[in-house]
Amino acid sequence: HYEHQYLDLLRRVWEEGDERRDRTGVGTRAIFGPQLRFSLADGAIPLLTTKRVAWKTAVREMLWFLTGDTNIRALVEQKVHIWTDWPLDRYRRATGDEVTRDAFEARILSDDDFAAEWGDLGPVYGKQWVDWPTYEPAGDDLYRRGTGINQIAELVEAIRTNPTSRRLLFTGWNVAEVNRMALPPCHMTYQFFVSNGRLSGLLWQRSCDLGLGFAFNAFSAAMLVHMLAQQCDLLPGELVWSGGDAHVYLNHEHLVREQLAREPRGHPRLELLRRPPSIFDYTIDDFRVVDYDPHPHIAAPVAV
Ligand code: UFP
Repeated sequence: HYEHQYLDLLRRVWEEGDERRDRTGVGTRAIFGPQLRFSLADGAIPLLTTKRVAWKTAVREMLWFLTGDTNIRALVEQKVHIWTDWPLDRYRRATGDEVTRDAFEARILSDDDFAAEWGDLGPVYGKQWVDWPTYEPAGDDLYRRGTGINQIAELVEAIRTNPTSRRLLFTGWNVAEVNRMALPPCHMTYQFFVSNGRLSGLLWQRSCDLGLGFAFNAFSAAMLVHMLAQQCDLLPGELVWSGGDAHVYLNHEHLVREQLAREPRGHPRLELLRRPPSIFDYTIDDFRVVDYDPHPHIAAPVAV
C-alpha cells in the first residue's frame, strides 16, 4: 500500500530523528532529505487513510492559491481555517487583544478595513505563483513595477509546447520577499517531467510537519499534477515528494502512536468531473474523491 512509505517515514523520524528546539518553541524530532514516490495513474492519489484528511480543504486552498489571493478572507468565507492562526497571532501580539479565533474570523468577514489590515498574509504562495513581481529600470537607479509573471500560465504553456524541457518548474521562494510573508513557503518548488504521455511532478518541501502538514501537502501536489495533466492532454504519472527538514512535533506523540497502530485501507481515487477551459477555472465542484473510507480523524495542535 502506498501509505506505508509515509508511515515508515513517520516511524523513522519519531524513533531516530534528531531532537531539537525549533522556531515555534514546541520542539521536534527531525531527519533531513527523505523522498517518497506515489503513482498517480488512473486517479490514484496519496490521500492518507490511517486518519481522515479534510481533502476538500486542500482543494479550496489550492484553488485560492491559483487566484493569486493572499488574504484569508476568501478562505474563511468557505469555512477554511488553516491559515487563520498566523494573522490571529500577529493581531494579538500587535494589539494585546486576546480575541478568540471565532471572533477574529467573524470580524474578518464583516469588516472590510479590518480584513485588509489584519487578514493579509503578505506575498505568500498565490502572489508568487501567478503574479511574481518584476521591476523595470526607470532611470537614475530608479525602478518601476513591471508586469507580474504568471508562473503557472507559463508552466502550462511550456508543458504543452516543450514537454522535454528541463525548466518545467515554478517556485514560491521569492528571496527578496520571504521576510514579508506570514510563513515562508514550505512546499516551495515544483518541477515537472513528461514521458510516454504522462506528466509527473516533484515537490520540494523545505520543511514538513509530518503529523499535520504532510497529509495536505502530498494531496495538494498530487491534485495539481492531475489538473495540469488534464489541461495538457497528458495522463498523470507519479508524484515524487522530496522533504528537506522532515519533522514530527513533540506534542504529536499521540498521533504518531495512534496512526502507526492503524492499517491503511483502500485506494481512494481523485476524479476531475469536468475539463475547465484553463488551469484557473476549476471550482470545488469539479473534484470528487471516491473509495475513501479512512480511519477517524486525529486532532493535533498546530505549531504557529
Ligand atoms: N508546514 C507544513 N506544510 C505547510 C505549511 C507549514 O508542513 O504547507 F504551510 C509546517 C512545517 C513547519 C512549519 O513545521 O509549518 C513552518 O515553520 P518553518 O517556516 O519554521 O519551517
